[in-house]
Parts: sequence; C-alpha cells; structure tokens
Amino acid sequence: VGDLVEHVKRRKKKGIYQEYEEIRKEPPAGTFDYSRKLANQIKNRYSDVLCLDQSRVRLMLCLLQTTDYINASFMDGYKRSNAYIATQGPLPKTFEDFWRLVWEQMVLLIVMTTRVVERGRVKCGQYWPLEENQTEQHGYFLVRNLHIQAFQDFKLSHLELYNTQTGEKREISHYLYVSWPDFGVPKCASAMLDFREHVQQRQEAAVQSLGPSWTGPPGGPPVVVHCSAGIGRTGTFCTLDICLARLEDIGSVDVRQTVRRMRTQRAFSIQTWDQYYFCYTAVIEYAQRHGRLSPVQWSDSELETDSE
Ligand code: PTR
Ligand code: PTR
Repeated sequence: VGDLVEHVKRRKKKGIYQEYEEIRKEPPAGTFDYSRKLANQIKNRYSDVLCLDQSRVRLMLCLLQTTDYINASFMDGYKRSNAYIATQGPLPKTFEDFWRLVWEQMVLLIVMTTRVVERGRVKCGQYWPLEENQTEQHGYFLVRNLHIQAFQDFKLSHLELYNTQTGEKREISHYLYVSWPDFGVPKCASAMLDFREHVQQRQEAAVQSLGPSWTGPPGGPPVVVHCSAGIGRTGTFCTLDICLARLEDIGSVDVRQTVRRMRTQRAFSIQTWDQYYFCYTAVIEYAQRHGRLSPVQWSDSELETDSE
C-alpha cells in the first residue's frame, strides 16, 4: 500500500488523469454484434453502451423465445471467474429477462448503485416491488418484497422470487445504494466501504446457507451489479471490490490493470476520471482504516501541482 501512496503522490492528480485517459483510448477488446442486432437494439437502455459478445450473459432459450440477449456481462473478481454480472438498469421491456437471468444464474444478491430517478431523469425501471408485502408479476415470476431494512446510505430488501413454472421459491437480497451522487463520486469513501463490507458478508452468508446444494465455485453464484448503463458506477464498485480483496490477500493493489482487465469483459467500465481516482483514494482510506497504513500526510497542493 505504501507503493500505492507513492504512486498517487508521484503521479499526482494529473498523472492519474492521464493514466485513465490512456485506458480510455484503448479500443474495445471485441465485437458487439449481438447488442447491435436489430431485434436486440430495443433491449439496450443506451444505444452507445453495448456488451461484448465474448462475455455476454445468454438467457436460456425456451419455447416461443427468439433471442437470448440481455445487456449483461460476466466479469471476473479477485481470483474468481464470473464473480459479477454487470448489467444496465432494467427497462420495462426487459424486466422479465432480468428476472430470468437472476433465476438462471442462481443469483443471490443484487447491488444497485443508482436511484430509479435522478435529476428528474429515469435511470432505471422499477423492476422490483418497492413496498413490503407487495408482489409483482414479471413473466412467469412472482416477486414479493418480504421485508425492508433501511440503513443510512442504503436499503436492503429481502425479496422472494417464485417461479410459477416449477413451483420453486428463492430468497434474493436487493441492495439499493442511495448516496452515490448523480454525477461523479462519493466525497469520502467510508460509506462505500461500509456498504461493500455489508454486501460481501451477506453474499458469504447466503452461499453458506445453500449448503451442499451449491456445487459451483466457493464464492457462490455471481453477484448482479447494475447502475443505469452498467459501466460507470458498476465498474467503480467492482474495481474497488477487486482491489480490496487483493489488498486483503497479498497486501498490494493494481488499479490500472484491474480496470484494463475489467474493460475486456465489460467495455467502457469506469466512465469518468474521478471515478477512477476514487478507486485509489478509497483503497488508501481502507488501508488506513484497517491499520495497514498510517494516515497519509499530503496536502491538496501536493496533489494539484504537477512538477514531476
Ligand atoms: N452523456 C451523458 C448525458 O446524457 O448527460 C453523460 C452522463 C454520464 C450523464 C453519466 C449522467 C451520468 O451519470 P449517471 O452515472 O448518474 O447515470
Ligand atoms: N449515452 C449515455 C450517456 O452518456 O448518458 C450512456 C451512459 C449513461 C453512460 C449512464 C454511463 C452512465 O453511467 P452509469 O454506468 O454509472 O449508470
């Protein structure tokens, strides 16, 4: 971590900005053919946020279905392949697809880092029941909100997902992070760090309660992470999660490589340089909090100037 602080100090804000710009200039790592297909275009929230063919999540094709497309990508975590599914905020016409994805991939936990409406603009459809005891139908799924727990920066809804075709029921945790500002990044990382810890513990507990019925990788099924487009805040959250897992494991992080690798699975991940910079400062804050680093002594002027 000391190295990380040195890196940030040495490169200063401007250098980190350039580091991000270099990443941004790299061409996408593959094709977007499925996202571009005529029949699939209406399933993209933004026409310029498509998903790479190589890592897209395919829906299972059943009777009467003609496409397996959803704007969602598998992303690796730290020493875990397919730790996440990064996806866009569901559109009313894709609510059913979204719940199918959750069901088919055995998802236990959904992390939502946008609000449904921000600055008067719809960022995501209301795809889950907002009130306790409310039930909604999406295709052959019944989604019921069993219970809501409110925390300062996030809300946790315990949802029941009932598959009317098979008669099976599952419980899904839905996390709604409400304090991410519309533009940019949280001012200080601590709320985000608390949030991440909560999510992590809940996923671990949920995987454990599956018991021997879960035969997949030890980390459990992928965690669904989405914002509006599924690249900016989603990419930031996952980058942070990966960097902190690595820090806990081997005591170092590599923000640049983490983001570059992520972009080969979910193109355009991390949308602004301050989201990128936030990943650095949040890791440092985390290291300080866990006593791995003494408080960093730098002044803002030390960061602003660019005398290399
Ligand atoms: N081109 C975008 C626009 O239409 O305004 C720029 C933009 C990017 C807007 C991100 C909003 C964004 O924020 P959020 O992460 O809140 O969706
Ligand atoms: N064309 C959209 C825009 O720029 O407004 C794409 C976009 C929207 C990109 C939101 C990123 C956005 O942010 P996030 O991935 O955090 O929802």
